[in-house]
Amino acid sequence: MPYKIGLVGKPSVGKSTFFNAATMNSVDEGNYPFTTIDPSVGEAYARVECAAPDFGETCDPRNGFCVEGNRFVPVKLVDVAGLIPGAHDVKGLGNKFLSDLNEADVLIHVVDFSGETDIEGEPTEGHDPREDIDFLEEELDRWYLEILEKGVERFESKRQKKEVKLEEELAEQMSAFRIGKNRIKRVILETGLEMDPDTWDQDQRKKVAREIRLETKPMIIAANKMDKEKSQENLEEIRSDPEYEHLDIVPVSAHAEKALKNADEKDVLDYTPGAEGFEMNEEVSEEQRKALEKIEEFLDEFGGTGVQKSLEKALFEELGLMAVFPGGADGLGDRHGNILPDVFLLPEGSDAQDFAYTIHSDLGEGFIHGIDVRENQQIGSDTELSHLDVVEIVSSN
Ligand SMILES: Nc1nc2c(ncn2[C@@H]2O[C@H](COP(=O)(O)OP(=O)(O)OP(=O)(O)O)[C@@H](O)[C@H]2O)c(=O)[nH]1
Ligand SMILES: [Mg+2]
Repeated sequence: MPYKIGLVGKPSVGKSTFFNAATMNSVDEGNYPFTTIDPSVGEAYARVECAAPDFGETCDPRNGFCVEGNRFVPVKLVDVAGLIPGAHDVKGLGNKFLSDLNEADVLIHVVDFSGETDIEGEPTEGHDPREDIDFLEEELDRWYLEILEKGVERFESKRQKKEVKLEEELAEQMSAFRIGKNRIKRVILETGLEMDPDTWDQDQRKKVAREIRLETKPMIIAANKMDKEKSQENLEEIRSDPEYEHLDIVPVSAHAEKALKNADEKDVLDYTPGAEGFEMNEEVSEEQRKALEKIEEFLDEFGGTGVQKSLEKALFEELGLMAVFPGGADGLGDRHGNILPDVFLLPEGSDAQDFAYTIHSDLGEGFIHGIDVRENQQIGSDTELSHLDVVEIVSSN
């Protein structure tokens, strides 16, 4: 199952524009709220250094693609409806939105940094993006709290009759968040609380809900519309506000990314997603040249459009994934002669056997040993792998 990144935020911040830029889809974009109602899922890519050049080879990707040593690994990107304050209370809409989000392993909160849309996504001026950051986190926390409360109730009613464990009841109630009882127990203990909800006050319950939310839905902020006038000022202000220090904020122009990809498709220029620049191919009109110069300035200032960077920060930093290539010690080709056709994303700290299971459960079950292809060295089931390793799995299956 590929990893899923969810785009969240209030209406009109540019979620669909970001989605289209990253996936080259064409879902509707509009400067009015709720342009998007039903979620779209598309294929975006995480960029990693390809291992093939280290072996003097060129790869043949089965999925994704490779450009000049940059290997683009498919992941899923989900564009959902905008969330507005109180959506949570509107039965149906809020819940639908939240359950669409459930599928996501990590979130990118798209925020309009220009301050030109109000909290409901309507045009305005001078809106403080911090309000948007706060409200979205609060909305998610309320949703988690509601489910936590149900789990606590369930625990309370059961424990009248028999011995039950809090973490087991909560894990059952929170199964949609894909968090097991051990992680729940760890979060509660790390919050400094006892495993007995009777000893928690309301603030502590909120804290538990929040910590479980952070654990199961890690999030970065995409500061979108950075090409607009007021955005820079807002970015500086928020970056220097100690209350927002803990956030990972990536400056983005979804517009710029889309313009570059469109121009690349038409061969007007060569642009590799995530690159800090582009190469012009042909003469363009004066108008186009001006627009491209503006984009170039943006890239120089921010080191790219930020779209690819947001995806990668979400996956590699927030979610803590790494990429590992399956490869043969006697040659990198598969039986059809394709060089390094696959690359898998898996959590940092995964060992050789975890990797085998990621490729196929049969390989995991029949695991005998692995080979670190770069070092040409045999490795055991519990040898931890590193980002960009190339590993052969020897299995009885
Ligand atoms: N200047 C600028 N405008 C942008 C950028 N990204 C999106 N927009 C504009 O912002 C408006 C809203 O974009 P959408 O992508 O439809 O926003 P959304 O978040 O999907 O909105 P809903 O579907 O209503 O929730 C459109 O007019 C876009 O053209 C950007 O990077 N820069
Ligand atoms: Mg939309």
